[in-house]
Amino acid sequence: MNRDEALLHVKPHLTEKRFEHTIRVADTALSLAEKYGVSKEQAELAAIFHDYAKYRPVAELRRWVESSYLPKDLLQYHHELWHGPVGSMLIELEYGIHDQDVKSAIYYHTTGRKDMSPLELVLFVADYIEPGRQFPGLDEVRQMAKLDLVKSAWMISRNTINFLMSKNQPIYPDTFYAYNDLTNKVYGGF
Ligand code: DGI
Ligand code: FE
Ligand code: FE
Repeated sequence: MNRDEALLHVKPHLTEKRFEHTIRVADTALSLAEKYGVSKEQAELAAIFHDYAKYRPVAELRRWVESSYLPKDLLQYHHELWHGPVGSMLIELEYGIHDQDVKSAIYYHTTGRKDMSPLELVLFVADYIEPGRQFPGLDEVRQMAKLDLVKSAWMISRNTINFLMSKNQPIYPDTFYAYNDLTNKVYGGF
């Protein structure tokens, strides 16, 4: 599926703002893919569909989790965490996208996980640093993304956990697994 076709498929499922975010994530993912030797086709496709399920009603997302292979522990966490896993499943069902690398980049784009693939890292970082976002600490991550993909993912994982803890939010295990694994990769084990 080419870029324009993919964008036509996702557009009706997103708000105007989210569609613009999606285009910026796709462009950011493309340039990270180019820089770090990841397939540009896979990076672009994963980016275009990464928030595909974001505006499904919560009750529908819940039904998809309940009735599929997705892990049921998701249901004990905020529904914001469901759109990645459900989206990765729906693009296969609805568009026949069977590429497991693309599916898993979408699956883990919100939380990360242990041992992320280069493609997963590209989407995880692109979603966070796309030029439409602005908050304290983001420019530091943008600079790092030009130098070291793993270290920039580590910063994102750390910032996300710090942010969630400051809001007294529960943290999904994969979010911690990503942080621990990236910390070991950046700073070495003990
Ligand atoms: O869909 P986007 O807004 O582009 O970005 P996203 O999918 O990365 O993140 C959606 C939200 O999920 C973001 O506000 C941070 C939050 N989040 C990430 N990890 C966790 C989390 N929320 C909880 N409760 N627990 C997590 O582990
Ligand atoms: Fe998302
Ligand atoms: Fe996003």
